[in-house]
Amino acid sequence: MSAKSERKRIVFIGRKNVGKSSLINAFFGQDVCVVNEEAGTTTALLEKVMDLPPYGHVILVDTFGIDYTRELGPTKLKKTIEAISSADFVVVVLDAREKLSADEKNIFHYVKKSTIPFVAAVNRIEYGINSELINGLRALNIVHFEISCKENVGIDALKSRITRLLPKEVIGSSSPPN
Ligand SMILES: Nc1nc2c(ncn2[C@@H]2O[C@H](COP(=O)(O)OP(=O)(O)OP(=O)(O)O)[C@@H](O)[C@H]2O)c(=O)[nH]1
Ligand SMILES: [Mg+2]
Repeated sequence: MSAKSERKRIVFIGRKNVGKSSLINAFFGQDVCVVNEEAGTTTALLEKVMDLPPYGHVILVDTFGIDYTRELGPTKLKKTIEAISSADFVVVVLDAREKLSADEKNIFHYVKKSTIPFVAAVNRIEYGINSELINGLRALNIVHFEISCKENVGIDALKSRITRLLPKEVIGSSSPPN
């Protein structure tokens, strides 16, 4: 969806406190986003440029919780929707212990209707995985990755999936920098 000379945008969406910012940090291997046990930590969209081999430079976009946007108001909700619609790839982060919420189902319906590639990242698997969550994802035909940001499990597999599905024309591109 981005203009041809722009870097591809990977947008991380999910309920508050599921580990969106932690996942971006796990991608980087260092703390670039603020993470906190308190829900509602991220209150502004945050963009971080990252080299994602073998793909090249991409922008990782951290967002506030989709459920939190109701409390934050319509402007924030609009920003989340804009972030999704400007995405070249969406990662929907879920908590492995919980089943799909109405907000999460809405997000999946929204991204499925668009042409944006996406996956679900089921986080905190060290506590076990709720079978209702996996059944819910299967029922919606959603590809998911089981990960733990804390224990750095499944992160490389998720990165590989993203680099495979991102539009390829940027590799070796001679587009002028803007
Ligand atoms: N045990 C465990 N804790 C995790 C994992 N990933 C994240 N956390 C913890 O979960 C809490 C929330 O993580 P964040 O990355 O701030 O979550 P977020 O989705 O960005 O939260 P908001 O910005 O508030 O919407 C923090 O205390 C993290 O350390 C994981 O894989 N396992
Ligand atoms: Mg956050």
